[in-house]
Amino acid sequence: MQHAWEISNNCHDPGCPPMHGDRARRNLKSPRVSVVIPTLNEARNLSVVLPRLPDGLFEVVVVDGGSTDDTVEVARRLRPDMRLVEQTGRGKGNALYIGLVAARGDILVTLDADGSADPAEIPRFVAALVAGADVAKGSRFAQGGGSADITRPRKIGNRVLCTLVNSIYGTCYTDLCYGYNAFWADCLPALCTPRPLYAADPAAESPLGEGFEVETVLNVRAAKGALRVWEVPSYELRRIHGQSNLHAIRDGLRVVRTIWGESPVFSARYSPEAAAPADAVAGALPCSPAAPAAPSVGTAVGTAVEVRDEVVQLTRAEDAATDLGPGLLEPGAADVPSAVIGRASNGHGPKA
Ligand SMILES: Nc1nc2c(ncn2[C@@H]2O[C@H](COP(=O)(O)OP(=O)(O)O)[C@@H](O)[C@H]2O)c(=O)[nH]1
Ligand SMILES: [Mg+2]
Repeated sequence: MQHAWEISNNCHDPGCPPMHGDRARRNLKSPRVSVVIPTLNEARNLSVVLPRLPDGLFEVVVVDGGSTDDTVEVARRLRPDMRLVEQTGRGKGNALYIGLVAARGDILVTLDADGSADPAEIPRFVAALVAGADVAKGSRFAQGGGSADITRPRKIGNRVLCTLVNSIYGTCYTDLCYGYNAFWADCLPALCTPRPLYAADPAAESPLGEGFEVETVLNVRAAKGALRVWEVPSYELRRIHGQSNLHAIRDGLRVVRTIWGESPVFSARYSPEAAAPADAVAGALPCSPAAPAAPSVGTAVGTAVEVRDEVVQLTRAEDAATDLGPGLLEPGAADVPSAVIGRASNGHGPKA
């Protein structure tokens, strides 16, 4: 069987642009993997999820949204080494943004805390990134993926919205609103550009949005930034305890608004200057327009966020250079049939 990291980049399209990040500077041999977990009242689920995390992770960043149950205590008990970050705004989008910026690894993985994302799949994502992807995007609908959690209306909505994104941005995604994704940290600036849609009050918004449109923002930005996106088939398990915080209509509309707000048509209508006053954004958001397009790993992202236990200076520097321990990229740990890791985005920008 071919290992995922043995799959060469098989993009034969002459128009395919070069990698976004400086691949030569990426830590391909022993990437430090940060797992970012947003939590909102997930104590009972965390007690299942955290023990299932694979060995060899560089760090686990838990971003809590003000849980009123024992989420924080459970996380502390099961993962004394985790970094607890308190989100500054509302919603999953804000939580992920805060967590991703706080993470210090070479590779950042987003993982839901409700038990639906199987931590055992993390090596697959890492393998795809090491093999050549900038972004390893989980897909429940790629060959080899699946879901025991998604409802029929959500599945239909996801498909419609995914088709819309594909037609606007020239991608060939099979899944749009899925929370299990990973990317090289050097792609963060391309993914966290200010949101033109919410320019009226940019300081109030995280660049990834507030709610469940966050995955759409990431996927659309990856296409706009000409990042190399590969889909990794993923099986979504059933949420173990509790109920989803997502509301199909409300959050579906937010996704539609995001697709429109990020589109070239919208950008053409509202100039970037009008849409995102640079000075209003620069102080609040580390991924300001002034940020370099593709800083390499080791470049300071340059801000500090409130962490419950400490204030962390956010750098992706060579600090605490802990190698990825054994397990994550051990031969066989991430076997993925070659047919099921595919290139989701041809790396081209938007069509129009
Ligand atoms: N920190 C934080 N996490 C959130 C928030 N909303 C949802 N989450 C987390 O995001 C993940 C996905 O949320 P979930 O309700 O399962 O949505 P679904 O998977 O789309 O049905 C879970 O780990 C939630 O605990 C929030 O406002 N803040
Ligand atoms: Mg869920």
